[in-house]
Amino acid sequence: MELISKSKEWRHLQLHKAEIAKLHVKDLFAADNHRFDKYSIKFHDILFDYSKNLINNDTMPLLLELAKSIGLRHKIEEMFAGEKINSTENRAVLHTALRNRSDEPVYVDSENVMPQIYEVLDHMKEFVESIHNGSWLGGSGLQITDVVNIGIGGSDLGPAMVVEALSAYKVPNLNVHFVSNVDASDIQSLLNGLNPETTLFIIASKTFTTQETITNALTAKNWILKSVPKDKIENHFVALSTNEKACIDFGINPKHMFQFWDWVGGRYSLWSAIGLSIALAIGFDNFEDLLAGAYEMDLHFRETPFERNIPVIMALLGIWYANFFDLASHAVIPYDEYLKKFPDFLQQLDMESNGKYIDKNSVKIDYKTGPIVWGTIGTNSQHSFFQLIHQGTQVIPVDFIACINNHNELENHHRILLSNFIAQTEALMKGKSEAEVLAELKAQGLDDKQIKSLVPHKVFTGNRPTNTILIKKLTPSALGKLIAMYEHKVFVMGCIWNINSFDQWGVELGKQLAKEVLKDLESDEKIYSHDSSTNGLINYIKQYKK
Ligand code: G6Q
Repeated sequence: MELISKSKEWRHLQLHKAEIAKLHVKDLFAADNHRFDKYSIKFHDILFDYSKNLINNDTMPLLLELAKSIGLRHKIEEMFAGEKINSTENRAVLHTALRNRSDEPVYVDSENVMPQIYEVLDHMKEFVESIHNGSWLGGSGLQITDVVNIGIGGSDLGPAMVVEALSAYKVPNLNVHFVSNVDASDIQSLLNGLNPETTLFIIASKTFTTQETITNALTAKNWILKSVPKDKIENHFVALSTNEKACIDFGINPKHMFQFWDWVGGRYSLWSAIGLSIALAIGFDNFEDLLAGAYEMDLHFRETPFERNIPVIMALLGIWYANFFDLASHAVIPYDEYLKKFPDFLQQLDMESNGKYIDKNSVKIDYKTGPIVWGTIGTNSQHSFFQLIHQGTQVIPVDFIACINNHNELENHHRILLSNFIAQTEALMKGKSEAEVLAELKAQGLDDKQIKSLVPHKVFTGNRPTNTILIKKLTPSALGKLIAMYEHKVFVMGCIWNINSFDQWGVELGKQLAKEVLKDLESDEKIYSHDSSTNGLINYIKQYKK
């Protein structure tokens, strides 16, 4: 099969890019009063404004032709229908079934998976209630006050992000913590402040073999054993996994195990049992609202024509910049303290899904895939890396995200936050002309020589693309929509690039490599079996390790 980069649709976009490169978005705004209406989409409590992108009347139709040329509609249906689109692992991809709120069955290998999903949800609900109402007690008869989710990657980033994002919905008298790193400082500093008799650990691991998670879980078990009799420690551990045997071998009571399935990818798993820490932190009803919000976005994605389909438009703009402007990165800046972890979550979602150079036909591709996704909250980022976004030699498309209503309204804080949010997107689009800078410097009374040397530094070219995502309020439902929106964006980009967005061989490699080095670090012998750098580093560590 021909690479997408050889298609006529791709060629048309290359030619069109040459035309667009001659334009400035501020002129397009000046020429069209309806640009905002034309290039923004309202969906329930979310507004997606993409009018400040480097696009004119011809751009979206050409991008949509590209989407149609790969049979995108059919590919979307394949995912929702449980086809094994994760080809290298021969698995279906059904995070959408986890949040399916309809009566529609979803089949994997001719089996409707919805009853199993509901069974686990019921189990989660019952468990969450027993912790909240105090009927679940620790081994010494005390109520649970702290829950620690031990997991890494997909078994950590999603739930940790959601728990923080929904801080306003936190239930009283229960603290939820996350430990992921195998660095002892992570778990040790947390355990120092906890009481083993009132702490419950959630061991979250799809495979239940991940070195970091199992190491932390064993440390937690030893810590509990110091204060709780051995026959009572099962009250302090539950597991979220697809691997029942490994959970039992660890000492988890199978009744305290919450199952999920191989068709749930790690980075798409917060909707599954992996979301147990979320349900504990915000209550089961709010967890269900999160699922319901994501389901609404699923319906939008599945049913809306591509011209008005937010994830499709986001993805096509991503393709436009990555493949036709050759831009390597994409920043995400939430102007919301509670969304602090959202860029980290997206980094995994996007880069682990689409950071690939072999296509679904096992052929090496000749075009760029997954951009480098990065970012942090505004306004803090304005005082650090925004300089480069405004005046650096690389153009970086940015998603700006903010909520119209804040959970913490304190005097004029929120208005100041939002004014910065809006002003940045305007400045990145418009820039600042030489004439404006001249007038400003003259008004300050500078002489001609000073003005001449300063002007080039103070001119901003503008024409820097941004999307603006406005959320009415950061509710569980709105957050569900936001996450699902990005999940589908990533999926569409993977479809266009013809890569498998659902495997992660790069992650698996890391899991294998460290095991070999660990053996070498543990041995008393000097190591010669690697290259000279690797041998040198291992031997140097052994020499100085006390
Ligand atoms: C996610 C990845 C990866 C995974 C972790 C943890 O899509 O596969 O981040 O989630 O490596 O794996 P376990 O859940 O199996 O411990």
